Amino acid sequence: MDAIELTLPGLANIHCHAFQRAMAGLAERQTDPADSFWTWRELMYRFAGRITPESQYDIAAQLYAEMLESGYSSVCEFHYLHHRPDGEPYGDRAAMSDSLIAAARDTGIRLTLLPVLYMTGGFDGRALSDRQRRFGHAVDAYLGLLERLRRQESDMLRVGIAFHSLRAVPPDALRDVLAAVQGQSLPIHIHIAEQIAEVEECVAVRGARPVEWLLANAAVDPRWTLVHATHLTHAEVRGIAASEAVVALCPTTEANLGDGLFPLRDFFAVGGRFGIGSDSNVSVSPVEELRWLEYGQRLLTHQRNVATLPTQASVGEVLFTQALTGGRQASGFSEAQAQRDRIRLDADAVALVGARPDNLLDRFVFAGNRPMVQEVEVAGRIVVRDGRHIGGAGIAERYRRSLRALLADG
Ligand code: NGQ
Ligand code: ZN
Repeated sequence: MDAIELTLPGLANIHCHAFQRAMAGLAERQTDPADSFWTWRELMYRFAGRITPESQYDIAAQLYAEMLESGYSSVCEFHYLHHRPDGEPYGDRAAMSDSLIAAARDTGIRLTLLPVLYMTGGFDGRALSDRQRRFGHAVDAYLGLLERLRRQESDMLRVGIAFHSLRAVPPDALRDVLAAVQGQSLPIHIHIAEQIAEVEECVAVRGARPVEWLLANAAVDPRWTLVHATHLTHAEVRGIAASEAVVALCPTTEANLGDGLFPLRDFFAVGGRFGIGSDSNVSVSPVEELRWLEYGQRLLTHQRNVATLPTQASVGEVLFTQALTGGRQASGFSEAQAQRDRIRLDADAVALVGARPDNLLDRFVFAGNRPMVQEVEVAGRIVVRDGRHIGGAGIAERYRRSLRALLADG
């Protein structure tokens, strides 16, 4: 049998908080019988309070190398650790942003940097808590940071904007920032409707559900990425699809945090667009995200082969190709740029024996956990060879040193 083409396009990872990689596996002990997203968030804040520009660099470099090894060729970094732990800006206000830019540059992954606007501790407009202070900006200072970062844009670096969530951004600030970027083509991301408590608070304070409120109060268009959008009514599902925004689905983190299941079947039925994200980075694998996206739907519907289209019966192919196009849209790289990113699967992988073009992606997504990615090329540069990142050993050594030090003073 002739060998088949084993080259695939690189996937975009459209939602990531790099620093959280270093606490993967460290929040899995019960602290309260009612442990939840909100108790996890306290642990995460405590951890976030110890991250410096240097340790963030070491964590992000290790993470980005792992992303490349797993077949992601670009990452959207939803970045909100802006200031010193006590909330004082660093002498260089972009110190934390620049550490992410350096980690992406040194590993060779494309980066969409999304500096996050974070202003309030809840829908009621309460002030940031002590642990949230390092996330905060006034609108002017935020726009200053944005301008400074946009000057660094290149073939490998896109800069967009992000609103942390409706909880963290008052309506007038949302409006002012959107007015400042009106008519510009840049990615706009926001966390939305991830937890029931957030939906309920939004209804209580703003008289509408989060997605309903956003669609009514902002001109949501293809520049937008709605992160999670887990809890939706059918009208909201239709509204998102009609806006042509992308939904960032992060199945492993959404499972880890007990968020809920996205109504994928309804969303597909109305032509909705999605991409995948590794979010808290408890897993760094597009295969695992895609597989769990489908498995969640099977568990929910008691059916099989849910993520299909009238023209495509292969679930692996539908998931991969949809995540590819949605991912490109959300990350803001051009088609021409994205086409220079390729992954090559291992011709000797036993899980691919006898693969055909019409089942290659099903086998890639659904046939186990042995890594099949052998080579990765980003913008013409080979960054993964024989399944390993070219700078992997040195990057891992720095990460080990940095993580040991972080854990020692925790
Ligand atoms: C974050 N992560 O910003 O890192 C959030 C938790 C929040 C996820 N939602 C904090 N997965 O939403 O307030
Ligand atoms: Zn997030």
